Order: sequence, then structure tokens, then C-alpha cells
Amino acid sequence: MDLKRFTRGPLLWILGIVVLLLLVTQLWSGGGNFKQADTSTVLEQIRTGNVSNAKIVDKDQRIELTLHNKITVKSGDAPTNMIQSDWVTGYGPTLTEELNKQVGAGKTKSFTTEVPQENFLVGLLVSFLPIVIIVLIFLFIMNQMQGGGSRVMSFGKSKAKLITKDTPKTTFADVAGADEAIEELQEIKEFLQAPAKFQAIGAKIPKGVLLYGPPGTGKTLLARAVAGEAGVPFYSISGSDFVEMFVGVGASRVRDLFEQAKANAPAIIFIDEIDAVGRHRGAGLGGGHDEREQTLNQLLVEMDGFDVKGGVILIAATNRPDILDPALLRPGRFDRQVTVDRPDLEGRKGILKVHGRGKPFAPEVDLDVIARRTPGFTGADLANVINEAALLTARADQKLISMDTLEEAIDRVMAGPERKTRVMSDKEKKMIAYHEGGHALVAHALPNSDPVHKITILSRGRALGYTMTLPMEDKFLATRSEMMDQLAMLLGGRAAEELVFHEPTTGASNDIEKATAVARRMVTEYGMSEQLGARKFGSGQAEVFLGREMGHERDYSEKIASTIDEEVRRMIETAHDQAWDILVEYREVLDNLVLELMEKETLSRQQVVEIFSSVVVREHRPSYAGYGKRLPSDLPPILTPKEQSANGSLTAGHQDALPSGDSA
Ligand code: NHX
Ligand code: ZN
Repeated sequence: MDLKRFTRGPLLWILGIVVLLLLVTQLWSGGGNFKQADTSTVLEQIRTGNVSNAKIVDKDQRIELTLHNKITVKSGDAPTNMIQSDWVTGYGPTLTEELNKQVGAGKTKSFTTEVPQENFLVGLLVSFLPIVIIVLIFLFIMNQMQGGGSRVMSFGKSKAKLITKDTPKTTFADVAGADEAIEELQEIKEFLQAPAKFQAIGAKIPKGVLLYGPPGTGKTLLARAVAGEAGVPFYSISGSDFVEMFVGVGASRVRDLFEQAKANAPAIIFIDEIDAVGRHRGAGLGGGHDEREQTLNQLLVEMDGFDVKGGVILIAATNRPDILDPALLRPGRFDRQVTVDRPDLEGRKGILKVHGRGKPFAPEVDLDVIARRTPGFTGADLANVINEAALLTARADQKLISMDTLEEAIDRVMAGPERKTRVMSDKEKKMIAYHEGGHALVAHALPNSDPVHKITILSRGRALGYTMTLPMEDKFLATRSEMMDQLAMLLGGRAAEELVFHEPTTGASNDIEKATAVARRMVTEYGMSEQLGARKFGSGQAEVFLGREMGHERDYSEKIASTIDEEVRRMIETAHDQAWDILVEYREVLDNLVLELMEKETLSRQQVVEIFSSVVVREHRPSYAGYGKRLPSDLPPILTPKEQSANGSLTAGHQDALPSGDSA
């Protein structure tokens, strides 16, 4: 439960009830019209025969009188202890005596002595309030701790909830776009179906399979499909469920998990996010003889202990195979490692078909085009696209999912929902238009950047506007020129702001962030800087410290560090200058584009190409061949795909159905 809900719900109620109770008891005990008097006055009143009714409240050592003129008088204006000592020193007996006398004389109608019951509700409150407060504080602390990532309170949670067991109906047919992974897993399935066949030949079946790949690529789905295909029980738990506050809990859960699975063999055990337990040992604080290490040790012991003849196979998933403890990857443990990558074009088509099953598409819908529009999307992203499109269609009370809706769904998944209500002043609209126009013009004029797919000055998600470029096809490599042109394209927006409005705005923050990251990787990872050459700087493996990654490990000197910074700066500066030059040269084209953009708000690829028809694409001329090999200036230019397409070697059809990439 989260704190907000708690404070809105029970906490407020409890406080309200407490206040109400206090009020009610106050009214009960203190209600009525009366005068207060000290005991000697009371005595005097009795003696003079003014009293018609009297009541001694024994516990409080108080007396209440009703006079003949209907006025109620209560004793007790003096401090309690004084009244008490008064009574002790003789008022008590005197009062009783006097009252009896008055009753005898008929002046006083009644005289009662009362030992009041303590107010039940007040008593209840007094005894329970502290407990209630303590419980509230405890709940609060518990909340805080859970928010802070501590898992104290999940201790004692039923283990049955963490370990789920079922025999999935999922099959390999439900998994599209991961053909290689399926190929690898086929063997596991066959073994689980007919272990005897393998044992007869003495084949050693892997005990563990490690699936690694980015989030959303369907690792869990694959594991389930293996179980579904083989028709065996599927035990699944997340690695983070092992990491507990109390030492020993994780290890006992591991033991428990394996026991359950072995009892139901053949079976599959699936550990999601195994990096949560399987992280490199000794990477934590204090050398790490901690809970996590114990859990990992237990896992290793179980893996060594169980016999594959028992028919239990462990499948684990991670997106950080680099941080896993090497012990996990040793033979006899996770000896099979299967990459589950982002799907390629064919894969995306397949995934879209799987998720599009049973959904009513308009006749013009071509999932191939959608697949081409979405490079870099994972299976989860694509599922999201189809679902968003279905939601949009239903909301618009339409029966069929149209192509436009699918396009909108892609943009939504990439950049968030459109924000139509955001009202822009004309000045800001113009600034946004110039910024986006700058990106687009630079992208168009450079030979190695992806073609512009769309420009818009409509807000979406966190962005006020964006320029989307799409690669012609799925790409697995990037040349230095492509990266340099990408840098220039990223800085084109900012350069346009500077050129047109004579100063930058805050808006380019995201572009600058991306550009810095690209430039830094060019220098430290890809060996693309002239000064530093083909070397890698930083171990690349993030140090795990206190569970947090504290950046890269420094394995170079101060001097190199400053050279890296200098090279990053130089790359960005070069890219900026290049963008600037293009914008200056084609300032008129930029102005035209901005006019169009202000009017139409979104421009498609065709519209952009038309506006840019007078722009001559720059020559492709790499400036640095790597490790000090400078190119002679008289080298013949190498044709880029863009130039080739201008020469007609790529068909127009190819260009029309362009696919998804970055936006800036
Ligand atoms: C702000 N947003 O934060 C306003 C609302 C320069 C015309 N004050 O570069 O929208 O300034 O080419 C992911 C995606 C921050 C993360 C976009 C983090 C945008 C986007 C800041 C266009 N298009 N900037 C761009 C923009 C802004 C921002 C983001 C992000 C602008 C620029 C955002
Ligand atoms: Zn930008």
C-alpha cells in the first residue's frame, strides 16, 4: 500500500473518529448550565437551606447542588488537590451531616452520593490511543522503507506467491522474431519430451540456459514456450525476489524452488532478472559476505547438485550478462547462452502478425510498412503499437484499425501521446519551427544521415516538436561519417536557434545530451578520435558499489581524461560548425520550410523533399581513416546510398515505405 492512499484512507478516518469521540465525551461530561463555587460557599448554601437537590460525586470529590431557584452549582473551582485536601480535612463529613440535616428539615428534597463509572469511551481511548499511535508510526516507517527499496516487509510474504507454477499453453508459434533463439531452445524441448533418448547415447544436456537481451525482447515468453512445447511445469521467480533483508531467506527460497521443481520433474525453473542475485561477487560494500552472495552460493550449489537426469532445466534471463558472476557461466551451470536480440525487419513483421491476430484491420493496412517504420522496436514495443492502435480505434468509435491510427500509435510508443491542448504563442511556435527545421535541413544536406521521415511542431510527450529520421534499412554498423553527420543533425536545431534568434534556448537540452553521448562513445569506445586513436577508455564494466553503478572504472591517466574531454568538445564543435554552414548557405530554404511548418504543423517525407529540392547534398568525404591515417585530398568520392538513389539505382518504391529510427 502506498502512503498517499493510506493517508487519504484509514489514517484520516482514524484521526476523525478520535477527534469526534473526544468531542462527544467532552459534551457529555461538561454539558449544561452551571455555576462553580468553592466548597465553603457550597456548605454555606446548604446551611442557609437554599438547596433543593444535592449530589456528591464521590470519585472526583465534588458536589453538585441544584438550588431552589433552579441554578446548578458545582464545587471544584479550586485546584483538585486543594479540594481533595479540603475534603480530607473535614468538609466531606460536614457536608454529609449538613445535607442530612436539611433533608430532615424538608428544605432539601434529595441527596444522593454517586460513585461515577469512568466514561467508557474515554477509558477506551486512553488505553488504546498509544497503541494506535505506535501502529500508525510503524506503518509509516514500513511504508518509507518499502519506498526506499528495502524489502523488510515482504519477509514473511507467502513464498507461494513468489514462485509461480503452471504448465503454459504458450508454444514456439506464439514467439515471432526470435528464430535463432528458438532454434537453440529446440534441443531443450526435445530433451524434456524424451530424456531417455538422450541418456541412451550418453549425451550431456545443459543444466542451465541463459537468455540475454534487452528488455521487452520476449525472454520470459521464450522460456514459457519451451515449457509449453514440452508440456512440463514451469516454475518462475524473479531474481529480485531472492534478495531479502534477512540473511538466509534468499538461500532458503532457492532450496525451496529446486525442491518443488525436482518433485515435479521434468520441469523448467525460470529465474527472471538473474542479475539481481547473480551479480559479480565482491562487488558490494565490505567485500560482500552478504545475503545476495549467500543466495548466489546456494544457487550454484543447487545447480551443481542436481542431476539433469532428474529432468529439471534452469532457464535464466538477464539484460546485463556482463555483470554476472563468472561462476554462473562456468561449464555445468549456465553453459548455454542464447542471445535474444531486438527483432529485425522479418522478425517485426512476424511479431506484428502475432499481435494483430483477430484484430480488425482496414484493407489498406500493410503490416510490412509498419515493420519497416519501426526499426529498433522490441516485441513489447510492437505489442504496444498494436494495442494503442486498437485503443485509439475503439475510442474513436471506429470498427477497423486504419493505417493512420497505426502511424499515430507508433509515434505514441516512441514519444508519448500528442498534447493538443498545449497553446503556443506565435513566437514560440516559430522558435520550435526553426529548431526542427534546422535538424531537418542539416539531415537532408548531409550525405550520411538517415532521410527525414517527418517533422512536426506539435507537442508530444516531453518534446515540443521533433524531427524523425528513419534509416533506409535495419543497420548493424555505423561508419564514422554517419556518426559525424548524426552529430551535426543533432546540433542543427540548436544552430538554427543561434542563427535566427542570435542566441540558444533551453530546448536543445535533449539534443545536446544525445550528441554528447554519441561523441563520447566515438572517442572512448569506437576509436574514432584522431588524437587518441583506436583505444578503449574505461573498463566498460560499470562498477557496482552499494548496488548503484558509479560510472565507468577509470583506467587511464588525468592527462588522457582531459584529452578525451577535449576530443569530445572538438567533435561536437566540428559538427556544430558543419550544421551552421549548411544553415547559413540554405537560409532561404530554411525560412520556406518554417513558413510551411507554421501553417501545416506536420510535414511528411514527400513534403520535406519538395521544399528541399534546391538543396545539394554535400559530398561524402571521410576526413579520418583511423589511427593516424589521414586521407589524401585527391581521393575519389565514394558513393553513398543517398547519392546512388539520386542516380536512380534505388527504386522510388523503396524510398516511399521508409522505416523508424531516431528523432531529434
Ligand atoms: C521544457 N520542453 O522542458 C519544455 C516543455 C527545442 C523546440 N521547458 O530537440 O521539446 O524544452 O528536435 C525526450 C524527448 C527534455 C526527453 C524530448 C527532455 C525534450 C525537442 C526538453 C524541441 N526536438 N525540448 C527537440 C524540446 C523542452 C526536452 C526530452 C525531450 C524544442 C525540443 C524540451
Ligand atoms: Zn531538437
